[in-house]
Amino acid sequence: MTFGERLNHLLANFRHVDESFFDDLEETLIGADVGFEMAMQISEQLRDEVKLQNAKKPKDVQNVVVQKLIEIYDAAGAEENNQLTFAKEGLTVILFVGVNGVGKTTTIGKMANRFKKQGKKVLLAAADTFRAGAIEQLNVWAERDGVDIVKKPEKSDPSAVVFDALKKAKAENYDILFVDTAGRLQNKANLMNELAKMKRVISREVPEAPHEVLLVLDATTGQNALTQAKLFKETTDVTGIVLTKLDGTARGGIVLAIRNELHLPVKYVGLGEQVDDLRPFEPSEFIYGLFKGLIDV
Ligand SMILES: Nc1nc2c(ncn2[C@@H]2O[C@H](COP(=O)(O)OP(=O)(O)O)[C@@H](O)[C@H]2O)c(=O)[nH]1
Ligand SMILES: [Mg+2]
Repeated sequence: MTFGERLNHLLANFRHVDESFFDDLEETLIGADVGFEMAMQISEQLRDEVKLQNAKKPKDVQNVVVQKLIEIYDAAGAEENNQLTFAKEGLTVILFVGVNGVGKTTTIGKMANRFKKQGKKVLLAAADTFRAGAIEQLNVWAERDGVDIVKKPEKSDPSAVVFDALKKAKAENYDILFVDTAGRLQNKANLMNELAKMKRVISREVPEAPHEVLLVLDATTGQNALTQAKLFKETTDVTGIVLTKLDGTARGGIVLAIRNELHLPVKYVGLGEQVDDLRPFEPSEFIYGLFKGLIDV
């Protein structure tokens, strides 16, 4: 069931607005991945609001629930900038981070295609040097997109790949450099050191860069994605989220949890494995999509 369907089901079947209604609501919200904190916050505020508006009929309660969800979501994102940041002039550097398998390489492949179509000169850096397969995978995307790539043999220092890519990008006037990284989490200190080193190399070559550090999260992993995000937020200055595999989950509530608990803007969403399955994230469109069938907009 989708988030909207779950909510719809609950709202269509309750008899009284009592404690058990709020229990069910909390369970529904948690089950839809909005996160424990947000579920409690929503439930608290709803109790007050239902009293205040003297809402008793299912339709009234439903309206209050949806109103409140939208209000909380909007308020939590008031400061968010969900656009990608580009260099005012010259090279833009975008670093991709996230654990293995979330979709970093695929997202870079899709995004490179997108910006190339817009007339940008795009370069990829294969700085996930941990496995030969990872380098080859990015190479396949580069060929498919018709963009250039900088790579070195497996097990090379990722920062050395980044350094070479920056040199090339500056010398040959590229517009955008996308940096693919490995996301090994076995050792938090290692990961932190590796990312910090890459960032130092980048900032030395291009003072305002990286312009974005995009954390890629897999929507199908639910609360795990939030845990990963908290860890990466502690280790590096993440500037935004790419939420992948939204095509594979009905629990879109994760978007609410990300905003409410992490205060990081979702900038792009992945909706499949193909090159065109990447979209800029439209917060209001998404939230209304969640409540489709529940509200008339
Ligand atoms: N369904 C779906 N699959 C995706 C999406 N993004 C990535 N994938 C798949 O997830 C798997 C891991 O992706 P990959 O880019 O290699 O992850 P990485 O380890 O973070 O670089 C691949 O099989 C991708 O095709 C998405 O938005 N939707
Ligand atoms: Mg990869």
